[in-house]
Amino acid sequence: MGKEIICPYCCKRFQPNHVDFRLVRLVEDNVETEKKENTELPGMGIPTQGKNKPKTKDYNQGKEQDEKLYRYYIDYLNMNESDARDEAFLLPAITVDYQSPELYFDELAMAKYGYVTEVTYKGQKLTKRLCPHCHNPIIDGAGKYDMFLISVIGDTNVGKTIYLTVLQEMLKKDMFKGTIQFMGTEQEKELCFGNIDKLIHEKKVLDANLRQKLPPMPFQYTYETADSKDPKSCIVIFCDIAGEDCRSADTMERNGYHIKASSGLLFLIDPTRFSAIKFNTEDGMRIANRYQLEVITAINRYLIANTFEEQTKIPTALVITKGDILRDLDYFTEDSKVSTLNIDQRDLHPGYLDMDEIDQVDHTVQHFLKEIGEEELCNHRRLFRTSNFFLCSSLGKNPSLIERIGVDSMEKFIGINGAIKPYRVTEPFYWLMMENNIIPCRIAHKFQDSKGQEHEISAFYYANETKESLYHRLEQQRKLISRKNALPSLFKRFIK
Ligand SMILES: Nc1nc2c(ncn2[C@@H]2O[C@H](COP(=O)(O)OP(=O)(O)OP(=O)(O)O)[C@@H](O)[C@H]2O)c(=O)[nH]1
Ligand SMILES: [Mg+2]
Ligand SMILES: [Zn+2]
Repeated sequence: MGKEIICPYCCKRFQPNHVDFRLVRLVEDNVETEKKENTELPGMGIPTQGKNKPKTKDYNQGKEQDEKLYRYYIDYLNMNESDARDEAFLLPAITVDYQSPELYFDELAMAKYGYVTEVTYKGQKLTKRLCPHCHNPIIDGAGKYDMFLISVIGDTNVGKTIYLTVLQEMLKKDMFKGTIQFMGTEQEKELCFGNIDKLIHEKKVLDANLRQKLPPMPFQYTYETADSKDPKSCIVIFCDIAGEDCRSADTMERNGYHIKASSGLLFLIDPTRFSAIKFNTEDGMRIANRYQLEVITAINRYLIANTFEEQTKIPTALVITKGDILRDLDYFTEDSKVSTLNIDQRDLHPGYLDMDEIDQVDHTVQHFLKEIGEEELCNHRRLFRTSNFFLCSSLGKNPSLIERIGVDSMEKFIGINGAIKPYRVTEPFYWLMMENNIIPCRIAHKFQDSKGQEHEISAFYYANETKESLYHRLEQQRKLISRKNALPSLFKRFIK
């Protein structure tokens, strides 16, 4: 059956049989549209600014103002009314009534999958599915694959945009044999990949005010897990937010509307704000740690407002960023007090999430926070029902001023000297995937049979499996091995 869809534009959730469709030509007189541009489907998340389009109803072409799209442009993209009206001037969208005698669709597909991706309405074949809330187009594969929205949040300058940029690159070369494919429009792709190119290839760390605000970024993530040979796919929508928008419920409502629809939160924390960390920032100014703590409480208040809940239900990874600075200051090194974690170890999760490793990171980070007098941060964890501490470095080293010979002059910029060496960037993401039943964990037990011989039993499991069911599976394995071993060796090969 079809999977719930999340719209990457307005971030609302709906079932795949509740979509609208955009007409391809006028219905009233069934006139074929003359120009191709009339049949095009604009209304993507970031529209082209078509200044010269008419604004009133156009009876020849059948276009009219799409109210839902118009509201999306005003409310979500903060467009002015005139531009919004221009952009929302399109052929109408229809809400599908599957009982209507004027509608034809593949009934077998409907019975099998619970939704269809095209319909024939009054002689027109409609293939452009629209979000029923904002009338933006639905991305390919929506309804077919599980969809997840992951929001990165945290105060200004904690490393959110850089983290997301590096994460997208890292998922391509991970232990889950991942590939990721951008699913947004060409225009959105340029925006998103512009950031990746600057950082990964040119090694330039863009100043916050030079970066463009990124819309939600949908990717198809195809991966393999250790419990199966077949590749699996899901659609992950990554959402970035400017740190200052996280500080109040008001700005969060306007610019962080995706947070409530999230399947997981990556809450990033900058350790250079801790008073015990003696680190000289570029301009010598320290942003108060108090703000990071306030952002946590603001997010929690925003998420539980108008509910009966006391805690945020969305799984939240609490991620300490810029781990390279901590390592350079001798935390997490062999001689330090907090040395139980090898922070730049790689390939720790071979096709499944190693929960021992995750627990160790959690304990080590908590221990570190207590050691340096930041217990308050640990206490804030109570605001989340499911959370885990993590530690990572997106860059692996601190950016510095770089001078390079440019085309016709010396180029100076803040950037990375040599290769970017990220570590533990994918770990919080995998944990969120595990919490959403996308990747498995593994459990292993040793036991002795009646002859005193030691055996190992193991099983992969997903977060939504009950403990009883998992133990039942393990017990079955144990019984089988015990029974097999109790038999004379002649019979063993008949038992699988
Ligand atoms: N040493 C070190 N510095 C980092 C790392 N990641 C980010 N930074 C620094 O932190 C600064 C801010 O990073 P951004 O990703 O832009 O921060 P942000 O949270 O998106 O900031 P806003 O969008 O303003 O809220 C960068 O300019 C880098 O100097 C890291 O892994 N190591
Ligand atoms: Mg940012
Ligand atoms: Zn929508």
